[in-house]
Amino acid sequence: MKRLLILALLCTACAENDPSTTVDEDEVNYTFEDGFETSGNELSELFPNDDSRWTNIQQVDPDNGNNEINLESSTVLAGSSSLRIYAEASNNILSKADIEKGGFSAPEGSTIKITANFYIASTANIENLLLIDLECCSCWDPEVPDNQCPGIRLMMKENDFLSIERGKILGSTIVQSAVAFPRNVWVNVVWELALSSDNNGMNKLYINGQEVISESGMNMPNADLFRAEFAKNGIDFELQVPLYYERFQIGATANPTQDDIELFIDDVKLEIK
Ligand SMILES: [Ca+2]
Repeated sequence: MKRLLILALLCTACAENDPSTTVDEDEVNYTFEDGFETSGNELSELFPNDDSRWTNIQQVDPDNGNNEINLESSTVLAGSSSLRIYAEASNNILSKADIEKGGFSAPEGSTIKITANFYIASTANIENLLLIDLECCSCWDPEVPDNQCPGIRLMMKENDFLSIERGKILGSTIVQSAVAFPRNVWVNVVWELALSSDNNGMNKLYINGQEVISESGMNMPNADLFRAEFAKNGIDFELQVPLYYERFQIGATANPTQDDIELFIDDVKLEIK
């Protein structure tokens, strides 16, 4: 579906461009930014039909719970509104509340940089809270049921050390202990990745401008690792090519904690080069 969409977008671009201009598929230069400003203070304005802003809402309420996603005007970094996320504690249902931007293509070899500002309005233990997921769904073998949309995530580890979690691509978590995530204040996060399915990848994380992670290593699914992992259960898994990340989610992409969490997000930017 997503690949069809991308193909459709490419074809639209072809039709509208000067016919003499050829599209270089290796050239990646994409920027998306959103400060959650609207004209009518309606959340739906963030999700226009042309997908020029956000493309989806993901909200999974815990049993008897009621998560919330809305525009906020009192806790704002810039402009007159931010995005408010309220994700209740998980019970037998994993609680989620986030928004998604899809429809881009960040292939292996490109650099993707996600900048976002978070305000976590809580002093509760938020270990294992997930703030950003970067994913490919088109890379999943269509003949193996339940597409897991593999990718990497920003996850809070113990003592508020934001970390790069790679479990969905069969990798270890890249942890740091340089900066504990401040609470009840705006925090600038920059996550920069030179994308690779092997050890040539580069993983960087900055908190309020301070580099807290700079470590080489894979940050995309690796065909050999997936093949070997599924082979343990007798499943023939073929990672699909071309390999590219195509969507990211931001918010409480999962709140596995025992506490309700309220957070705010403002001025999000995605750059692919
Ligand atoms: Ca704003």
